[in-house]
Amino acid sequence: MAHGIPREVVKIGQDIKSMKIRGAGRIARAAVRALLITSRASKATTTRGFFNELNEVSTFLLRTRPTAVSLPNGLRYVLKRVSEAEEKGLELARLKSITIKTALEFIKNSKEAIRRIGEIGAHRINDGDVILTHCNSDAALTILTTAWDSGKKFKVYVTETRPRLQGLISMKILGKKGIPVTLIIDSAARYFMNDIDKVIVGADAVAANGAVINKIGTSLIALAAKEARTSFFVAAETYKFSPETVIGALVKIEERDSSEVIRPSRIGSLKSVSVKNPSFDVTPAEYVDLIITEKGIIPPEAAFTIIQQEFGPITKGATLTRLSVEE
Ligand code: RI2
Repeated sequence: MAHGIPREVVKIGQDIKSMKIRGAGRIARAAVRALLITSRASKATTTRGFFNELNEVSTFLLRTRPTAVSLPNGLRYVLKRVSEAEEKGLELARLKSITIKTALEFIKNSKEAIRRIGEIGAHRINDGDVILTHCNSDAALTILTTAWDSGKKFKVYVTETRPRLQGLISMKILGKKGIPVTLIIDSAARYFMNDIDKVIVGADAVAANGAVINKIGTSLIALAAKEARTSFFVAAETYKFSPETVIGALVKIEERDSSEVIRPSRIGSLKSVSVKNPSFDVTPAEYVDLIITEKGIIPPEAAFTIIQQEFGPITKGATLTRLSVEE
């Protein structure tokens, strides 16, 4: 273990940071898998030593990407259960196996949640629909592929999603299924909005007030959708809802390197030029018609209820059991 962190876990952290592993759900599953690996590789001989290892790995992972709330929520899912087991006096070997068991449980539940969202969301798609999606969301795309597999016929517009072009991933996934896809540049979203019946996007986080944090550009698309009276749907597993927002915390928006936007050599020695590259933006609840979760469809105003159901009453500190880093 380098600095107490298994090499495989270091690799997971690096891959999340570089976006080799990306998409809020995949990030959460990778982070939880890191806890599983940590437990399997653990050399700790005391409970305290084991929790130190889990905490070190969690701290490391929390520093990779700040916006996808699914990452801390995934870690929290496992750590909460291991902490409860420790409070009951369970011995070290049991704590290690509970870590592995709950990590596998989270990963399984997470995949099942996406499948359910696909089933539930597919009912909202009608034959002949024209749908627009932005970026690349497993949850949003599963709705489309499930609807297609059930025999519905529709068309999809995909925005390319500058600067990292994740829209091309969506284009390929849908295109491979034979779904008619039209690729457009991000700034063409309003130009086509009158032709579109429904926008379906994913989420990196959902706040207690129903605001949706998703890939940069989502809020502009939502604005154009509202103007054109186009429905705006969000597909999000309940572990993307942010308990911290109940007590007023803001979801941190990741600012990525400017070289993703433009090669520094193209700016050269122009001293008055700067580049900003926020990775996400916030779409207020009033622009969102509904959120499709694995527990059912909710209006954005019900986000607080989902958070209470999933995470219990929120008091500062209480949600971060054994999760010492607050970014
Ligand atoms: P799923 C992605 O973020 C996109 O913003 C996408 O809408 C969201 O995560 C949810 O994706 P990034 O990691 O979990 O590409 O639905 O920055 O796959």
